Amino acid sequence: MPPPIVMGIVNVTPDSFSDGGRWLDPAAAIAHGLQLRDDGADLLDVGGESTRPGAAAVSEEEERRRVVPVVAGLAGAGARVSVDTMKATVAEAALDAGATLVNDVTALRDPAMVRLVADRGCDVCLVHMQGDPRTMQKDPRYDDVVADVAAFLLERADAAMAAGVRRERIILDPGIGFGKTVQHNLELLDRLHELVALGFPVLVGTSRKSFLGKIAGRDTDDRLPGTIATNVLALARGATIFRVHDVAPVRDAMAVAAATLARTWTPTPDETTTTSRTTTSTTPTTSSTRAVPRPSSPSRSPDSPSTPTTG
Ligand code: HH2
Repeated sequence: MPPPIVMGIVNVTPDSFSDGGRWLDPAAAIAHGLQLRDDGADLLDVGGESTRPGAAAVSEEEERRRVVPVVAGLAGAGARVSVDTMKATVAEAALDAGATLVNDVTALRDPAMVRLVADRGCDVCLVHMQGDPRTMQKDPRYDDVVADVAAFLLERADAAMAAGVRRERIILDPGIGFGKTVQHNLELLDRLHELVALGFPVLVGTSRKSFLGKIAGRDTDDRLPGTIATNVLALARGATIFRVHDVAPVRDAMAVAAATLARTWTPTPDETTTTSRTTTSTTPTTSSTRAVPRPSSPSRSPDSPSTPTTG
């Protein structure tokens, strides 16, 4: 099992469903991203347009204006950065600014986006979404949600590869909450191994999402336990990348879950004595004390997908 990769969310938006408006200022967004890195994020996902149901559309210019300085600031500080966008022009500007992964919730349906990803040779996350963000939660229906999502993702991966995207650059994501009922989300999470069996690394994004609130009866700010539960279960079913707002607690949960699933834990030399860390520490966590390894080798066999390369 590849080591879990924690992707920290940096939303540079006024209207994201859980943290809209908190990081709209570029300096605040960069500081937040660096804090998430210090908390143990292997990768930072910078987005300038909310995809919550009913969110207002953002112009290309405005989205670029939000995203590019933050990507440049984080990449310039040595962080691995992905850009969460549906727009090829925004993705291009973000790649120019140092991002190495395009996280596209429309799964490269825009031909300009496929060409860009193929030309740049960057990593790409293909996300399943039924409909579009404005309409997706209006009565979503599937024959078999897992089979339908798998077929869609495989079709998009094939289209990407036909356009020149290398197989080892592709990550798949079932798109939890993107045109799905609570039942659909639960089915996808419980049968995630069926998507893992497609042979690509799988990313899951459950963080603070509304289905967790519906099940536990919690508001957005109180959904961390549900976030952890779903990410641990996704890890057990073979997911590799975990997109979350609350990096420090999820990172710890994933470290313990991964060690348990592997039934082993190898302490680094400085971990042979007692170590402890507070989740609010502002002290950078060095690689020697990290229990969740960073993505390892940038090269891997097409037949044995493991850790996506992001830098
Ligand atoms: N979820 C959101 C946004 N981007 N990308 C991937 N790959 N997978 C996801 O599940 C996913 C995503 C929605 O979460 P958030 O960014 O917190 O909210 P908003 O879209 O309102 O900014």
